[in-house]
Amino acid sequence: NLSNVYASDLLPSEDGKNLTKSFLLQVVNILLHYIKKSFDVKSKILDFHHPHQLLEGLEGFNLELSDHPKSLEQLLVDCTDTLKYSVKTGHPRYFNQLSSGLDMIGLAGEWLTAAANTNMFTYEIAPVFTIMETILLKKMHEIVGWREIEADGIFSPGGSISNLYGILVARYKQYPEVKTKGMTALPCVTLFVSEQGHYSVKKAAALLGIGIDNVIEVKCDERGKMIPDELEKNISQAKRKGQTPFCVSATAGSTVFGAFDPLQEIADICKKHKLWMHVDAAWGGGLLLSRKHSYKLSGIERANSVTWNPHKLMGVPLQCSAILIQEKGLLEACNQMQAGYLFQPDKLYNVDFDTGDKAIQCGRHVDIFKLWLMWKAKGTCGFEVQINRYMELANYFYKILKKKDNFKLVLDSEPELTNVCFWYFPPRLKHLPKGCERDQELHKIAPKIKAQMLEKGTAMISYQPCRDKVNFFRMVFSNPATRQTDVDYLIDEIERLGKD
Ligand code: ABU
Repeated sequence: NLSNVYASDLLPSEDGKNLTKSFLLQVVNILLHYIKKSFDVKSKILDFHHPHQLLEGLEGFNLELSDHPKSLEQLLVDCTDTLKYSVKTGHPRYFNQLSSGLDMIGLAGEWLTAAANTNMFTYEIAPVFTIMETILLKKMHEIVGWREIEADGIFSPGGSISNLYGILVARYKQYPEVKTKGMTALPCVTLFVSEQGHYSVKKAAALLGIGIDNVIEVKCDERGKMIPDELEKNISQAKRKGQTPFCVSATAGSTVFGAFDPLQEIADICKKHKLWMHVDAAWGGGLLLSRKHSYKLSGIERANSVTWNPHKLMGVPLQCSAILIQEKGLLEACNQMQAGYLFQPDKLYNVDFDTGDKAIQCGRHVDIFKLWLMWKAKGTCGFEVQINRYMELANYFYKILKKKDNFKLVLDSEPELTNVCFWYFPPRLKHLPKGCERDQELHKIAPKIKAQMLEKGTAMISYQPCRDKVNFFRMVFSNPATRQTDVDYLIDEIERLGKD
C-alpha cells in the first residue's frame, strides 16, 4: 500500500531501499502493460480528448499541481493515466510521423540513460558516453563515404538543429569573422534549398541573422527533386543581384514525398561555384544502411556536412540526430567559448574528448547510448533488414493503390523511400469533373477521415496540402510492428470512413 508514503520516503532517504524497489517495480509493471497494449492491434492507438478536456481534468486525472506532496499511490495512478491518454506510437497502425515504433532495446537504453542522468559536455562526467559518441560518429562517417577522412560531428536535439549546425559551420568556414563581428561584417549571403526541402533551413536562416528572404527556393521536378539547372540559374541570378551565395542544402528524403535530390549534380555545381554542400538526410539517411537502396544517396560522400536522424528510419527512440561535418576542427572553432569552469585544459586525461564545446548548447542530453545498444543488438545487417522491409511494404502499398480506382497516387512512380502520397475519392466525388469544385471537396476528405480515425483510435496517418495540390494523405513506413495486414486494414478503414 503506497497511499501513505511519499517521494521523500524513497532513496536517498534512510531505509528507503525496499520502498524504492517496490515503487519502481510497479512503474515497470505499468510500462509493461502499456507496451503490451501498444503492440496489440486490437487496442486503440489513442483515447482522444480535446485540449480543454485534459485541461479541465478527466475522471480523476488532474494535471494541476499543488503546494503539497501527493502519495506514491497517486503518482502510480498518474503514470497510468498519462499513458492512457497518450498516443501509442509503437502501435502497428501508427503511421503518422517519420519517427514511429517502439524498440525494446532502444527503450532499455533510454531507461539506462535516465538512470545515469549525466550530461554530454565532458569526458569527466560522461566517459563511456563520449567515447560511444566518437565511435558512432566514426561509423556514420564511414557509411556516408568519408572513410579516408578524419571527419567530425556531434549528436544534436533533432534534425532542425542538425541543419542549423550545417548552415552555421558553412557560414563560419567562409566568414570566420562572423563569430566576433557578427553579420554586419558580411556581405548579403544567400543559401539554396529545394522547394520541397525542410522548413528548418529557413528557420536556421532566421535564427542566424541571414534572413529567410535570403533562402532561395529552387524548383523541383514532378517527383519533388531539386532541378540542377534551376539551381545553377538561381545561383547566377543571385550573383547578378549582388548577393553572395555560400551554401546549398540538398535533401535526401524529403518529408512529404520522400524525394532524393540529385546529389552528384548538386555537388558538381557546389564545386564549380565554391559553395558548401549540406545534405539534409534526416529522413533518408537510414537508406545508406541498405545495400539495395543506398545508391539513391550517391554523391552524399561529396557533401561538406550531413544531417542524419537515427530516430527516423533506424527506429531509435526519440531523440537521436547527428550532424556530420567533413572537415575536422571547424565545429569546435565555430562554437568554442572555452568556459573555464568546464573545459579546463589541465585535466588528468586527454581533453580532446571533452567534446561539449563543439555544441551550441551547454547541457546536452545523452542520446547516444540507445543507438549504441541497438546497433550492438542488431548489427548493421539488422538495420538493413528492417529498412528493406519498410521499402517492401511501401511498394506493396503503392501497388495496391495503383489498382484501386477510388484512390489516386499523387506521384505515379514507385516509391524511392517509404513515403506513399495519395488521395481517396469517395463515390460522390468520383463522377465530378476535374476542376475547382472537385478540388474544394477533395480538400475536405483527408481531414474528415483523419478526424474520425482519431475519435475511433483505429489508425493514424498524416495529411497535408502541397503547393497546388489539395489535402492528400502521406503514408510512411518506419514502424517495425507494421505488417501487410495493417496496410490492408488502413485501406479498408479509409474506404469505410470516407464513404458518403
Ligand atoms: N521533419 C520532422 C518530421 C516530420 C514528420 O514526422 O512528419
